[in-house]
Amino acid sequence: MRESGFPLRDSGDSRIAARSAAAQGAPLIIVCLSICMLQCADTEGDDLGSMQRETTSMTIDVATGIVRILKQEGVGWVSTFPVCRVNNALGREGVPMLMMRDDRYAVAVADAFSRINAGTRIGVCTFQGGVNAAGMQYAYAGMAQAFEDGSPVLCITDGVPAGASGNSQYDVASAMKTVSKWFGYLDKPERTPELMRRAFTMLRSGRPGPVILAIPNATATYDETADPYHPVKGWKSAPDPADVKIAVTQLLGARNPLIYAGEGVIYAGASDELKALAELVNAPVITTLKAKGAFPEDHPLFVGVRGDQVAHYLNQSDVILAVGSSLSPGRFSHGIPDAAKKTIIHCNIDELHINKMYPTAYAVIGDARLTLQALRQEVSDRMSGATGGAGRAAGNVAAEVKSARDQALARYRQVMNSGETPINPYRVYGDLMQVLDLKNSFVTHESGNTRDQLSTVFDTLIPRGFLGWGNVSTLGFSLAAAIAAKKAFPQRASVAVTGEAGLGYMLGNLEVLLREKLGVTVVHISNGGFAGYGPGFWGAGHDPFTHRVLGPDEVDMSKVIGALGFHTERVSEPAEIIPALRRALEINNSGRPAYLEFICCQYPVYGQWVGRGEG
Ligand SMILES: Cc1ncc(C[n+]2csc(CCOP(=O)(O)OP(=O)(O)O)c2C)c(N)n1
Ligand SMILES: [Mg+2]
Repeated sequence: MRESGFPLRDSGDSRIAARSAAAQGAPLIIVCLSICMLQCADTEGDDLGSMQRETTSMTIDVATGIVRILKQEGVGWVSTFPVCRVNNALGREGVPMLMMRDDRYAVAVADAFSRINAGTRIGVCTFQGGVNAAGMQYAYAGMAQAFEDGSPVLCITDGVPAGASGNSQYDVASAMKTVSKWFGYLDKPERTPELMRRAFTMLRSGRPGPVILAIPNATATYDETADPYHPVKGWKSAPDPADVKIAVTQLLGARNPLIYAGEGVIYAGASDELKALAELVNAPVITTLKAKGAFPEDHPLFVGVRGDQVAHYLNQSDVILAVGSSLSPGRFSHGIPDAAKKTIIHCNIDELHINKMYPTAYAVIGDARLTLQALRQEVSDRMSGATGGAGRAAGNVAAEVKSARDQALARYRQVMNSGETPINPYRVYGDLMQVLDLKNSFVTHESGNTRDQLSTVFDTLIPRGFLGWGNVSTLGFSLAAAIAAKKAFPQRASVAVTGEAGLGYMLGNLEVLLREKLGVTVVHISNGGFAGYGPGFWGAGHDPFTHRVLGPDEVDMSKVIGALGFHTERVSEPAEIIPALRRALEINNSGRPAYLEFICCQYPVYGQWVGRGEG
C-alpha cells in the first residue's frame, strides 16, 4: 500500500509508524539514525580502512513541513475557511488561524494584510481545493481580486491527488493559473522546501501578485534535513543609469510636469523618496486610488486622487512622470488625455506595463525606491551648478495647486459642513476626519459611492492610512481590509465605510469580529438603495431599474447587527455624527466591534475618472 501519488522513502517500520501517526492526526516526525558504513577512499589503505559516520535524518509530513517554513518566514497567523489539509498542521504547530465565515473572505483578509503591510509581512490563507474544490470555487472571487490589484498573498490549498485528475469538470490548475503570479503543484514531498522557496521568492521579488500552492498529499513524508529551508529575502533591481539620465532631461525640460504615483511607490516603501523628488523638481503630484496615501495629502504639491483639479492637471501636463503605476485606465483610475501629445516617462518594476495603453516615450525599469533615488541624485547633480541643488525654478506651483484644489473641492467642503437631513454623506466623511487621528488610523471605502466620494475628499496623511482598492472593485472587500488593518496595527482605529450592497456581502462575516475581539467600526452610509457610480443608479441615473432595496424606513440594521453583539447606533441628526463616532471608536478600544448607520440622502457623486480622450 502506498500513499497516493508519493513514494515513501523511509524504511518499512518507520513507514508503518508514520502512517498510523498521521492517521491519528499526530505530528509526523521520525528520527532515523542511520549508521552508514562508508568505505574510505584512501588509496594508501591506512589504519582507517573504513570508518563509521553517523547521519541524522528527520522525516516529516508535508503539511508540518509547510507550516514550519511559514514560521521561518515570519508568518504569525493564517486566515482560513475549512477545510484544507494543511490546517491541522497549523493547529498542531501552534500557528493561530483566523477562521472567516467564507472562503472568499479568507483570501481577502490575507490579501489585505499583504497590501496594508506593503508586502513586508505576507498574508497567508488556506482554503479547500482538490477533487471537491468547493472552497476554491468560492475563493476564486478573492483570488481574482488579489490578482487584479497585484497583491502578494500566499494561498495554500489542496491539489488534486495523482490518479484523481479529471474527476471533476472544474480544473484546479487551469483555474488557479488565471489568477496567480505563480502556481505551484507539490508533486513530490521532498520538493516542499523547493516550492516554498519559490513561492516566497515570487512573493518578495518583482511585480507583486498572488501565489498559490496546491498540495495533493499533505500526509506524505520527506526528510526535512535533506534540503534545509532558509528564509527568502527578496530582491530588487536598480534602473539603467542611461535611462535615468534621459528621464531627467525630459523632466527638467518640461513646461508642466506632473508626477503620477501608483501603488508601486507604497510597495517599494518609497514615499519619502517621492516627496523629496517632487519637492526638488517642484512638480505637482497625483496618486492613483490604490496609491492613496503614498504622498501626504496635506502637502502643498498634492493635487488629488480624483476631482476636477486632477482632471485639470492631467489635461494641462506636457510631461508625465509615472512611478509605480501600470497606467491602465479602468473604471476607477484615470486615463491620460491626449496621451500622444504628451511625453510619458514610465517608471515601473518590469516591462509588463510598458507600451501598454499608451506609447511609452521613456521607460525606467526598476524598483520604485531605487528609481526615485536615482532620479533625485541625477537632478541634484545637474542642478548643483545652476541652482545649488535647490531644484527646478520655483514658479508658483504650490499656489496654483492650492487654488485648483480650493476651486474644485469647494462644493464638497460646503456639504461637509451641511446640517441637512437626511444627512449628506460628505458630512459624515468630514466629521470622520475630525474625529480620527489621521496619522494613527485606517479607513477604507467600498465599491460604489463611498469609493468615489472618499477618494475625492478624505485627507490621507500616511501610507496605508487609507486603503484604496479595486482595479476591478469587488463589493465586500472593505470589511476584510479593516480586519487586516486591525491585525497589522492593533493600536490604530480601523474603519470600513460601506453602502447597502457592501454590507450585504459582509453580514455572514461579522461574527468573526466578535469571536476574535476585533475592534473595527463599520460606517454604513444608509441611502436606501444601490447608488453605484457617477450620478447613481437612482432617478435618472444610469441603472434606474436595479437600485431599490429595503432601506432605513423598512429595516433597522442597527437592531439586526446589535443583536449579534456589536455596539450599534443609528444616527439621523448631523450633530450626532461626531459623538457617535467617538463612542464607537472608544468601544473599539476594548475589542468590541461597532456598526454605525448614518441615515443619508441619495447624494450624487460629481466628476468622473478622467478618460483617455478627454481634452
Ligand atoms: C461583487 C460585485 N458585484 C457587483 C458590483 C457592481 N456594483 C458596484 S457599486 C454597486 C452598488 C453599491 O450600492 P451601495 O453598497 O448601496 O453603495 P452606494 O453607492 O449606494 O453608496 C454595485 C452593484 C461590484 N462592484 N462588485
Ligand atoms: Mg446605497
